[in-house]
Amino acid sequence: MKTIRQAQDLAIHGAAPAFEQQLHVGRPNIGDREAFMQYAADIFDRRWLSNNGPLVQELEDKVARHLGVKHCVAMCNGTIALEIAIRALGLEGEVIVPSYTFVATAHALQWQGITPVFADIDPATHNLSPAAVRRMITPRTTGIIGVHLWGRAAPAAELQQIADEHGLKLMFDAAHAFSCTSGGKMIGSFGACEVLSFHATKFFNTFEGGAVVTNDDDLAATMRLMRNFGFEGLDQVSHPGTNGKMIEIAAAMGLANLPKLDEVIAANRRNYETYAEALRGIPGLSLLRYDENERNNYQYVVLEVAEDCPASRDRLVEALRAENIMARRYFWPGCHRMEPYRSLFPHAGLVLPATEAVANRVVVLPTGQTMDAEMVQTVVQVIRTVVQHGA
Ligand code: T4K
Repeated sequence: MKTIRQAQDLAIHGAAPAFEQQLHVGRPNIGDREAFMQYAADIFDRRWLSNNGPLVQELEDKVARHLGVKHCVAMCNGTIALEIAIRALGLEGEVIVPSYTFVATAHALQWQGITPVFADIDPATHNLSPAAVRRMITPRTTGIIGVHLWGRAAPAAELQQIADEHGLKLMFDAAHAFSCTSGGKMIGSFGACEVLSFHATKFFNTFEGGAVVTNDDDLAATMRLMRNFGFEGLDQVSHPGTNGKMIEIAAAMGLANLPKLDEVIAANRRNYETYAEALRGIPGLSLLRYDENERNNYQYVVLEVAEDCPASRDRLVEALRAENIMARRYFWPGCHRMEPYRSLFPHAGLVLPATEAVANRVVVLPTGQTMDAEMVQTVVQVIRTVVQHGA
């Protein structure tokens, strides 16, 4: 692999650097290549490529066991998994969600004619504020979707209490939180169900993929029907459904990645600690912290740029990009400022002050298996230089 310096040399000499010479947030973690190739050969030999194949079943079984949950229903991606879970739970009318999340959380509702109602976050945790959720409940509210942003748990117990008090369904978007714990318990068993994303950019990937995990037998059975057009037998359709199936080659990638989870965590954690150490003392900057008492996947290195930092967040991002470091402003500007929500709720920002403040100050930095300490130091050197020069 080319180093960042080679990429910079290219930039200096005017040639646009190739994608693989840039440092990206979201470069996929790739587990055991040889195991993957063997799985692929087996798939060809079996000529069973999709439709609840043996590798999908094996992956479901292993994910459920890893998370200590009864059922894992694998899907083609996290967004379809969200849509199916929302539908299987019977949500309708209004559902309360954070605006500070990837837009798929809101779209999965809107796509089905359900109104996402945005509640504000706690600026310290970036997760839903239970008090804000209470303020957004109306007679049309049927549910709450908490998001475990950056893999750090949403306040599940408080949200469950609110849901119980008001007769609402509670589910979680756990797209970032695979293999993370909350109070020592694996995320996956909170609420009625939790939705995982196995997208290429995630801590654990199946190229594209996702799953819903739940301890509810009936809910799992309904979702299994829904992801396969509602087919119950060869010719019998007993339920409305869609095509949400995971394919065998995706499951193969998952099975090749699963045994390597701890290696990926170790690489992410090393990078995180190198960033934390190197960034120390640069004025106006702080790294979002992970609770050392929990298991974290450290997939996101979240830098917060304070208002009094000599360089603005956007100036930092611009400068990093000029050096081929593709930092991201996740999740700017907040779902409520994206269409169709911006037009539907033009004044939503008034009740989302923490969302707006956090969305305006976060930069996510590259990490993962493709980054090493030297690369992290280079990223921080760029940041330090920009902050020293201000603007
Ligand atoms: N809920 C939450 C909270 C989520 O964060 C997501 C997805 C979902 C639900 C929905 O789950 P899925 O339906 O996606 O399974 C990316 C991912 O596409 C998306 O999965 C993820 N969240 C989101 C946080 O990040 P973009 O629009 O930023 O993708 P893009 O194409 O800009 O790629 C991100 C970076 O990754 C780039 O710097 C390039 C790099 N990259 C990407 C791919 C695909 C690679 O280096 N190699 C690759 O193969 O959304």
